[in-house]
Amino acid sequence: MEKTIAQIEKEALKELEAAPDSESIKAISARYLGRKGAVTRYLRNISTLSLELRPEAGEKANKTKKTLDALFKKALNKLESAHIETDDRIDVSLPGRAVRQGSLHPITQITQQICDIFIRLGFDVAEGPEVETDYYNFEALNIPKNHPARDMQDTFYISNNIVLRTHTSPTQPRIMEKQKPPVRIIAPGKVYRCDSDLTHTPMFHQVEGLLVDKNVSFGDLKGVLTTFVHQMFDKETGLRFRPSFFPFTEPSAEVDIRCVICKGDGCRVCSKTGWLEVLGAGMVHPAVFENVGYDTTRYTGFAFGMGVERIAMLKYGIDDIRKYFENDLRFLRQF
Ligand code: 2U9
Repeated sequence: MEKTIAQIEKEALKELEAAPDSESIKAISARYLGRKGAVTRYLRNISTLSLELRPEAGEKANKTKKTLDALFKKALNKLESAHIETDDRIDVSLPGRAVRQGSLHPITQITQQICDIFIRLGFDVAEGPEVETDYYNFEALNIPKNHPARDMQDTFYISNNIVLRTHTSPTQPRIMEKQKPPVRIIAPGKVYRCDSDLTHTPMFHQVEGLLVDKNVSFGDLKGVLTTFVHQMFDKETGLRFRPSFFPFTEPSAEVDIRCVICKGDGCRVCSKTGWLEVLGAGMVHPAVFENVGYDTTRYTGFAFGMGVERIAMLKYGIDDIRKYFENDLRFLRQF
């Protein structure tokens, strides 16, 4: 045999030391330990040695084989883990991916803006259940048994005398039963009606208000709602009160504001009238006070109600109410 096993091992180690990458280490391993590799050939040729030399030569060659095998594997492992750290598919110099900041739903934002205006005027926020009894949703509010609002077509019935509230009004008699005048409350929240088209969804949001005290007049109602409209829209916005009817108020009014789009000239949004209906209001009906045990000779009060989606549509110029509830982030991220 032309080279000693020690020489072969020395040469292999020298080559390994100079190997620049894993490919060359694999090639060196093949050249020494492969089927036709130098160490393999050496081992095969041991049979040509004299009998007394064979055991020592075999032992040394096997030791070299083990040593080289371990060293090649170790070198490959080292390169492999270094490769993961400097993997060119991961550019560690790129800026991190920031988590997008969420925001309040536009309806929540507008509800809060409405409530803030009334809170500044001295109103407290009151909340009540969305699943209501027939008594608080209709009876206490002077809505008679045969009233069309009670129809199965308009109201979601849970059972014979349990409904999904059709307005936030039941919150008010619940408070009045527990609290003597003066009362100044607003009731924001979700309400439910069997209705669905461009301007109606089966669930929508309302803010209602109630003020009860001695000597409360329709003039006070006009003053409070005018202040509200001026703060919510623009301090130049014109208002008009038209006679209307609600079972729980007498007299009752629909409140219009000058069209926020055309300023009164007439456009598609205001159906060429120059006015937009945004609120309902009136003086609390004496029958409602009697139901909660208030003395109608001492106290008067006013109440009003508005749909939050309607206010939000006018403020943001949105023409389809269903957009609020589709949960399309391209829509929601604009607010
Ligand atoms: C009590 C007494 C009276 C609340 C009122 C309206 C008029 C009204 C509508 C506006 C648009 C509902 O969302 S909407 O469809 N509301 O027109 N609401 S007066 O009157 C009350 C409430 C509670 C005890």
